[in-house]
Amino acid sequence: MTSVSAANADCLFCKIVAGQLPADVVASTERVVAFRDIDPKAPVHVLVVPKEHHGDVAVLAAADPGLLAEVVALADRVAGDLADGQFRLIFNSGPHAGQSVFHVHGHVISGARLGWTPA
Ligand code: D5M
Repeated sequence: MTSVSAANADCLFCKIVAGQLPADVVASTERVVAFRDIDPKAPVHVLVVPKEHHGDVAVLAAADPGLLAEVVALADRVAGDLADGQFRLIFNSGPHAGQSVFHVHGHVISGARLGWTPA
């Protein structure tokens, strides 16, 4: 697990949440925002991000399980709005798992019949 803080001045996704960097926002709630991934791996590839900074999904689950549930609910809504409602939700956790932005985000992958080749 990585660290927790309310906001992180060096965090790319905190800057998107604050409106300091542009993003293609597709949905939002009071505490969660969803925007298209800049390097999509599927017809629908959206990142669902709590506005509060938490380093990874385990940190978020420990700190605020209700907020994690809100992330999952917005992922479901995005998949229903942009595709057929079926989706894969991926949380890369740690560099060896492919995490490159250390502000928790769920990858909503949808819009196609998906293969299964995670490694
Ligand atoms: O996922 C981090 C993801 O964030 C990766 O798929 C690219 C995406 N990304 C990086 N910068 C941006 C901006 N500016 N907008 C939208 N998407 C972005 P990880 O699981 O940490 O590797």
